[in-house]
Amino acid sequence: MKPSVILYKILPDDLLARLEQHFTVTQFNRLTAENRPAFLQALEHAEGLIGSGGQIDKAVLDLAPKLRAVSTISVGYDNFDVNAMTERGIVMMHTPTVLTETVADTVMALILSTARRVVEVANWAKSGQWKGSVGSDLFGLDVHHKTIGILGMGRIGLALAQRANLGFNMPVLYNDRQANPAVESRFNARFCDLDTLLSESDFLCISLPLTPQTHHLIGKDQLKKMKPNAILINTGRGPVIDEAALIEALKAGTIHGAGLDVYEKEPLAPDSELFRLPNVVALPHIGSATHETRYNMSACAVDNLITALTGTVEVNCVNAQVLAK
Ligand code: 8YV
Repeated sequence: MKPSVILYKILPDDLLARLEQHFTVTQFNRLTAENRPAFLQALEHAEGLIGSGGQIDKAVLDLAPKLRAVSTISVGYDNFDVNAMTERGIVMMHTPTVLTETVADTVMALILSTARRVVEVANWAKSGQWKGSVGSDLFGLDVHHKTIGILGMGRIGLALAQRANLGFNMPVLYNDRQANPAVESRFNARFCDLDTLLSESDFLCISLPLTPQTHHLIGKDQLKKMKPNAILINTGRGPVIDEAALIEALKAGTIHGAGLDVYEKEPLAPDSELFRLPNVVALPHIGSATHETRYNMSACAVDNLITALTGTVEVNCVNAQVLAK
């Protein structure tokens, strides 16, 4: 009898076949209010979960007495109650290494598109207003040689420092829980406190996970410390920024603009002011959304689950060190 697992994301056919070689798979395209009753019922027999999104909390775990492993198709896992899983001996795995370069590319895309007003000017040209040379009212800001501030020097922050410093001659400031000498020697980077990062960055890029410590880390007081021509970029998790304070700062000219891929509540409401402000580029959480990377993330998550439920070595496990005791 193959172990039962619940899949709540669409997988490429070959990866679904790999999963079905090992498990009896109950498949949902994604978790919705409509399929929640069927999902909760399927939990009764599930030994594994694989997918992304949704809130996998104590209430869900209490309905899954046989659950042994959860494999998220994401690097972030703030929507999972990892402590509750650890208490229950449930292995929690993510996909930390396969999306780094793609997300760092997305940060550079947001820096360039926000500074140079790419979306706004392209739509202006497309609307038939281009009658001659573009006037200064549509000029943007230079990116090269400007100071990039990286809040969170993890894998993605490091890949971003490489792109910015080696590719665009940008001096790098960064803040994290501790300094990383390797970054400083390789990419002309300087560790600094948050206030310095806020006051000296031309582009402040947030690459932090969402934790109780990072929730609303950037609010009204922090935004006031930024330069009026500074641009805030967020590809980590939306709630790291107090979104209401950000909207007020963008409207008041406290900062120049924002390039966003994540929001306090997703999907971002169509009537959100963030979609209407001309100095904002708002992307729909596509940081890792390339064909290659999403395939690699899904393959990594499938292998994680197979290893955890049928093998003896947990890979990319968030809490193996705790479970190993
Ligand atoms: C997407 C992400 O949410 O990996 C993460 O933590 O936020 C993004 O990559 C995820 O890839 C959706 O499957």
